[in-house]
Amino acid sequence: KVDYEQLCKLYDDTCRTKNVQFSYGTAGFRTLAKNLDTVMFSTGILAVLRSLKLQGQYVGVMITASHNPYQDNGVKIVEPDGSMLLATWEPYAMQLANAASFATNFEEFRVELAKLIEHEKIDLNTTVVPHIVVGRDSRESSPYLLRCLTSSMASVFHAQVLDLGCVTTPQLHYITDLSNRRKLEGDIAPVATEQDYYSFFIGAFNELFATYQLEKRLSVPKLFIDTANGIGGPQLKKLLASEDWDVPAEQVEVINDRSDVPELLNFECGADYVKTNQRLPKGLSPSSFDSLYCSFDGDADRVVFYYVDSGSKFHLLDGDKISTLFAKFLSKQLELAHLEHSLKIGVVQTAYANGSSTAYIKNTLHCPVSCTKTGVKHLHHEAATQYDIGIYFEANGHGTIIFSEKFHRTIKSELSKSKLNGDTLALRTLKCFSELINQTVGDAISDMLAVLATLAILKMSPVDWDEEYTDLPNKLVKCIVPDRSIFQTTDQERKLLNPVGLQDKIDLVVAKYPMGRSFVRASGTEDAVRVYAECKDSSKLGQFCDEVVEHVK
Ligand code: 16G
Repeated sequence: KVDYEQLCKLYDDTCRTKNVQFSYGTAGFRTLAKNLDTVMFSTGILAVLRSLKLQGQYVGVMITASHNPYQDNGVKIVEPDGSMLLATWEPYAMQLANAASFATNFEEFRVELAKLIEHEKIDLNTTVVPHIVVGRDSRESSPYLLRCLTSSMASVFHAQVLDLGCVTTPQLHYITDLSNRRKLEGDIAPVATEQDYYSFFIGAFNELFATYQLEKRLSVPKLFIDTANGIGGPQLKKLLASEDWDVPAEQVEVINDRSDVPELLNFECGADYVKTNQRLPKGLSPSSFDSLYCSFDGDADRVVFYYVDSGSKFHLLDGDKISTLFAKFLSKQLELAHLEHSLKIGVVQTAYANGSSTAYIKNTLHCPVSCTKTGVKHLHHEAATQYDIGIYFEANGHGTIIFSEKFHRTIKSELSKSKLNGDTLALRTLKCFSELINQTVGDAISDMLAVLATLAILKMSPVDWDEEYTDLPNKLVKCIVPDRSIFQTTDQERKLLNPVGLQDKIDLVVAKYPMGRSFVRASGTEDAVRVYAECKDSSKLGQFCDEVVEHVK
């Protein structure tokens, strides 16, 4: 039975931020941490309702603002299978947060809450126990916000709350999914742990090396990992310290790992900084030309790679390069296993994908490519519904691979057949690879391991990887406008519908530049409009981009 008296008390104590409009965007709620108490309170209740709706399955809640500055924070809800909150529940998250924000007293909030409960036909007098998994990144504001989030869960709604402490976002997704799978299998102690995560991914990495009888060394002399001074640092170090991790310690160096100094988070380092500025992060000077570098973002759900050539030129190996590497490797394995006609492999990109990468996938790899709107949920959905091996990456380094049920069934049955009569290398590779990838969400740690294994198996250097195709020169700029909501798009954000006439002007500019492409969209995470431009001639790129920006302003 719900204790509304207690809920009223918690509401009065917690919801201090008032009369602010909140919206649940591509990555949940995200804003200045000091304004998030009310949102945390309502999101905690919503997560419990989601779990009740799903017969008490574990629902995840992550407190993070990813690559945003240290003053920000945010929260997002994760479905029992580790995917993002169901799209039809996003408006509820918003309604409840705004009800808490604009209500003048608890009763007003309670009326809105009751509407939602009734609309979703949730029985609060049930014996079902809601289960919640919570995690947070390393931000200073997170412990307080966690208290706001969880305050009503146990005391009012009798939920069981599993607090993972500081974890990466993908760890939270993975542990939520694994706990539910174990619960479903009737495990009496279903709760998955961080240790499960490390064991699982190291296990798959080691098995892949063993399959090829490769010595457990990276194919590059040294890998530097920039963890953006975020939670990725300590978590990665736990993996590197695991008993089963036996890559020589001198081959891996973790830098920007001061997650204990709040202001350093994402400051001049991390995946977003490196991708946007196309330069080395703070704390790195090129020490050797055959090293490989990579950067995570603040909550380690994105990764980009890079290297510096002998002329000291910086080369970025971004999400497009990662997905093309995986597409090349996995389509070859399908062919070797004679499964290229029964299992469908494809790549999912957004409008930000470099035009050269799209051409390379289509014309060189002969793989299908889809384009979706920005935001992981759109790519994830396409990859999961259209392909048996759906590789999706945003150019910013956020991505993963989804392997279908049919994929798993086919590999299992082919493996049992081939044991008797043939070569199982490609089949075993496909199986191991599907285990090395965190299929719930893009994961910097798991993606990094998959890249390292692929490079080792294909005996490719960073330069070989980069030379598969050459990026078109490109630029992304942020444009502050009075009202970004008027920028409405169509065709997966590649064309503007509004403001009327602006797309025609952009088209005229684009036509002047060989291999030119440009699009404009409102950011989902910042109060700004983004302008992307790419063309053949790097010396004309600045002018091209400026011309589009002039029309947007
Ligand atoms: C969020 C999205 C990311 C997207 C970015 C775009 C998730 C988990 N994250 O960080 O995928 O690339 O927003 O930001 O969906 P923008 O709308 O500000 O350009």
